[in-house]
Amino acid sequence: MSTMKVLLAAGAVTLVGAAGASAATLDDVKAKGFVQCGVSTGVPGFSFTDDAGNWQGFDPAVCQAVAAAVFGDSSKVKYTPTTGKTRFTALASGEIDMLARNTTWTLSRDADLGFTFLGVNYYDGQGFMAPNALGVGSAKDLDGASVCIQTGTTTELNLADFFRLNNMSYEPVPIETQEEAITNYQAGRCDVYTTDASGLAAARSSFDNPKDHVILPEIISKEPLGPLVREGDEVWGDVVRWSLNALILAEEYGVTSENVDDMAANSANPEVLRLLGTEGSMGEMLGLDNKWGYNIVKQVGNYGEVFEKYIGANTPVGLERGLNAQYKDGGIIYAPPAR
Ligand SMILES: N[C@@H](CCC(=O)N[C@@H](CS)C(=O)NCC(=O)O)C(=O)O
Repeated sequence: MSTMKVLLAAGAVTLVGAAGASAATLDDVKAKGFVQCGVSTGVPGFSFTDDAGNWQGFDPAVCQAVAAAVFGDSSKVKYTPTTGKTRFTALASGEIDMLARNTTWTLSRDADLGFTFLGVNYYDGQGFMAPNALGVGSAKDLDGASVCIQTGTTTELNLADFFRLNNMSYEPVPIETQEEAITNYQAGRCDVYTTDASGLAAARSSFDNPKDHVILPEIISKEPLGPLVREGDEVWGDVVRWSLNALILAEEYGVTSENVDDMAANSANPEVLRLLGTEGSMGEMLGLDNKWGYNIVKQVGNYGEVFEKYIGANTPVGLERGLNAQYKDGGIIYAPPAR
């Protein structure tokens, strides 16, 4: 490690220690009355502002689930838009309480940057999009291509690995936000755009003529995307982890925003009764009201409802469940039990 890196690392630790107030994030959040949640600056379906200026989408839904769990009110969230580059400083410095923004769980982010990932809300992988007019059928045909690429991402690193592995060269066109990527790509300033395949589908859904663009068949990486918090605050980490798990468990057991009242009163499944707070004290164990799980499902919906509402097959983004189906349906979405 160079002296500079040691100094930077030491600085980061001091920063986290000072701002993180260690094990007190849940208390801080309760005291201020809202969750400060980092999201992306905008990806169709995943993170966007509606006509009233409110943040919505597949990722903000995780923030809303946490607010429903903590306050019984999913609207108690303030949002901080972050880019690939700014997101980790925002979290480490204490500016945000959690990050819910298509962020890949990797070893170095976990161990070196000092964060804790709480699960996966979307299993993804990196792909390439090209205009049909370029006449490219495979990522292996991209030798010499110029590539729009977001800085501070795993995308950047995977791209370098992939081209190196295949003895090909490329010219990076670095950009910071998805919006910039789309503008540059559509203006022909890069031949191809590479990012998480979900991001490609989202970008393409915003084009005037989506069918003029092809997503190439190769998926060159694993990108498990999920929420994260600062390392060292297990109590707060548990709240975010189990809020995500509650969304997933509710779908597994067929509990929806529509039937949750009936399920809470009449379900024959003891796990459903525990999750919804009719029986047991799961909420209390988390430092929350026992109705935490009920409030999540009632106000935000279950995982499948959130998926279909924002990014599913019947939305412009049009994603199939694929790996993100429940394990019982052939996917790998799986939450540990509420017991
Ligand atoms: N999953 C990758 C890439 C995440 C990423 O930055 N994705 C882009 C494209 S989907 C994005 O979120 N853009 C929106 C923005 O920059 O605000 C990572 O964690 O590094």
